[in-house]
Amino acid sequence: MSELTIWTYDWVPEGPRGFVRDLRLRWVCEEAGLPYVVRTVPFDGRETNHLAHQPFGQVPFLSDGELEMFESGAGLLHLARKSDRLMPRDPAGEAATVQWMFAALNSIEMVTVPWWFLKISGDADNALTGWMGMRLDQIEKILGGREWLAAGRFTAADLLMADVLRVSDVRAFGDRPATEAYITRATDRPAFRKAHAEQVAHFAAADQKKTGN
Ligand SMILES: N[C@@H](CCC(=O)N[C@@H](CS)C(=O)NCC(=O)O)C(=O)O
Repeated sequence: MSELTIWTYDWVPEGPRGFVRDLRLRWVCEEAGLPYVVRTVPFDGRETNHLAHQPFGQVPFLSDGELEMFESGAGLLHLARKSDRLMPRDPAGEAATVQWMFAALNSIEMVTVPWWFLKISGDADNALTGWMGMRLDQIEKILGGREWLAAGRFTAADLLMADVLRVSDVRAFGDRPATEAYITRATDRPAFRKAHAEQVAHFAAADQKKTGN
């Protein structure tokens, strides 16, 4: 089997630790039992120093033998397809899973990320608040009626949707019990806990290297 390498930064500030999107790829590998290694590119100078691998200077990107790809959603789809644990093999189950993966990125994260950027820029009552509330209410209604999004079981769609929804400010935006229970269900999974702990440890070790302790 070709070696899977998940690429992330060598260090990030404390705020994003536990939320850097390499976690999506670590999590899918843990769920599917795919062996992988994690390698790094420098955080400093990220705007220009690895554009050949990720044209926006971001992480994560993925190598799978000779194949290289960026965008966490694309990497997640690639890895999920290696096993039926995250990607159902039947056409209807696969279609529903892929549909909800795109919904997580294109209908939920495309609202939550700009809302969050405005919020941390100091615009507490920002212009995207109404849109954000509407999207989260819509997903709350869906999650009130089912345990998982597709195929009646945990799939790559839930991994991505839960990762989008668990961002602290998004999670704290209003009271949505079905969404909260869904995030808890997903993040209580041993594969998430391991992936999360290892990302946090990775950046903590980088602090120690920086300070020489
Ligand atoms: N759409 C991209 C977004 C990647 C992204 O925003 N990565 C963050 C870390 S989670 C990053 O590299 N931020 C640094 C920057 O944008 O300069 C994906 O899903 O891979």
